[in-house]
Amino acid sequence: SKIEEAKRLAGIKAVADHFDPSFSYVGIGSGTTIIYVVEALKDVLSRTPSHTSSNPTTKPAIQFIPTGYQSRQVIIKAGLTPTLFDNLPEHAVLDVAFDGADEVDEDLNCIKGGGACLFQEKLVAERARKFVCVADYRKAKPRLLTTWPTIPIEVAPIAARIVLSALTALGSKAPLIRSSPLEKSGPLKTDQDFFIIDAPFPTLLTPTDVEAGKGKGDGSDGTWEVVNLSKAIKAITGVLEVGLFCGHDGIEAEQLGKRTAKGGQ
Ligand code: DER
Repeated sequence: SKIEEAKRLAGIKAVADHFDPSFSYVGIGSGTTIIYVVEALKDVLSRTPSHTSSNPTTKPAIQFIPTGYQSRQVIIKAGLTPTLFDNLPEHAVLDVAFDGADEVDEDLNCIKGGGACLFQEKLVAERARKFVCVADYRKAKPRLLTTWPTIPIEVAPIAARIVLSALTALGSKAPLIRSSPLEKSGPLKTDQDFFIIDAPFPTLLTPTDVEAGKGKGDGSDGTWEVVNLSKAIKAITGVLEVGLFCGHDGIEAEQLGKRTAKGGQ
């Protein structure tokens, strides 16, 4: 289909532009687009002299860091070596982390968590020199929450109800605990055995919007700027992680030469 072809082309371009066979550690995200990224990685590696006794000069095999059980299965299925995040050497930094997104704005802030893997995805993204978001044309919007309706938030089950109230107080109309996609009723559980709350908010403002006086962006007038809302939600006790990936997370982003510096400066 047109969408699958777009995902495949995005995966090929992301790998062509941001992967090098000399890398040691590569983060692998979750979802369906990442499958095309791994296929492209396999293709590049198949054309690279492998590390063999007869060719000792090449480096040991690259270690791929998954962002959850699905991501780990994708790595294993591709015949690559998965290394769990907590098995990484203490000061190891990933050369690159590839992942998908549910929506991406012009500053490359992302809504993530459609696949309920946002906590490990952010853990891995922040430990990489560069986070490469691989997303087809459907995901690119001028502002977050243009089409994707909610912000996924990972919460401790015991605190879920109090987090729902806190999100309502921040202006979310009807935040909901995500139910399991399986036949069984009851809430979905993440790889951390936590719940996901999907919280709707009005379309988020960009820093440019705030400067242009389109809203304060701090919730006081019902409008939120991306970084402010991300911090406000993260501050709620019981929240493990928020599905908003912004420059302030130390995730450096670049788009066709336009860079969003670390720390969102
Ligand atoms: O959950 C996530 O953040 C994933 O990256 C996911 O939403 C992207 O999914 P897709 O590649 O299947 O659209």
